[in-house]
Amino acid sequence: MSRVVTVAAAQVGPVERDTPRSDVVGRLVAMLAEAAGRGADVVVYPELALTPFFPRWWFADGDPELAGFYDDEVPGPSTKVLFDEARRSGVAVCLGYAERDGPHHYNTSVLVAPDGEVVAKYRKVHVPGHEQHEPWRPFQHLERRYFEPGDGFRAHRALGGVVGLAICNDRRWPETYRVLALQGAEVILIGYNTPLHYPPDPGQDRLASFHNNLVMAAGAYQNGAWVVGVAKGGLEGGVHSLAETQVIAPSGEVVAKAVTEGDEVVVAACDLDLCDRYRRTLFDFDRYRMVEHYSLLTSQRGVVPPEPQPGVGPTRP
Ligand code: CDT
Repeated sequence: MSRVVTVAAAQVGPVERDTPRSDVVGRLVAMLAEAAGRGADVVVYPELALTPFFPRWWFADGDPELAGFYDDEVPGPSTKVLFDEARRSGVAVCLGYAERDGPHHYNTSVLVAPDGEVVAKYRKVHVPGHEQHEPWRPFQHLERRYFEPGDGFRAHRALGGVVGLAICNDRRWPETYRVLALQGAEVILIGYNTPLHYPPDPGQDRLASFHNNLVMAAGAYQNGAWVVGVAKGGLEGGVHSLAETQVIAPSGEVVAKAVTEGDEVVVAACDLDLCDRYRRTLFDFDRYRMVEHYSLLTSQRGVVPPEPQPGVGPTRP
């Protein structure tokens, strides 16, 4: 049986603050139709695909504009036409959105089978940025005000293989890929919104593209997994964000990449059997990982040997 999954990475261009939700969903539907026409099994949209990246703005608690960015259910009323199209064309959907669950709020991604069943739901674990308004910044990054962290990474049987989800800042942390790969994940779907300017250290700005590929390619190679990174890119709300949506093979090689900063569908046929080429050789976890050594080291985190004291230690003749 073929283990080739055809993935469509649907990069989304800017979504402005006053763009009606129906317009955004219409753009996602158009990309889904293109993906289906190009033979996709799954279409992957970015983090917070239904809204602008609203953590760049400060809102007081209870602001109705802020409340309007969250969805209580996906698939739900505002995304019905997207999932109707998915059912009609037989394509699975991975979608990032702002989730409200009663009093709780998460930065969430769902993987939905063509029949509308939610096969995976993931709430972002590594929530970056800050909690309070910081007027010195040219724009805010208030994810830590608007979202709680999720409770962990889980691999799921889906798309004829094993699939894991992660969101944006998660991609910079090696644990994300390793925890998923230890559970058997063969393809890891990641959406992101990455401003090209990083106010706490502008010296990193010129490296945004390099770091984006560095972390995802390393995650792919060191874990023998496919990694699909999907951007919300371009100039949105006056903030320029990285595009460069890409599909990365278990070798760490980029096999398909976006060439614009706007709505663009990038398609790649991902052979899941390639994962074992790495997991049965260099990265045979069961054979070569030194788990007992790692736990010793992590239990000593922050413990450094004391400074040598004068007169103590080896003496010179
Ligand atoms: N969305 C998101 O997580 N973006 C961060 C920006 C840098 S941290 C303020 C990222 O890791 O790309």
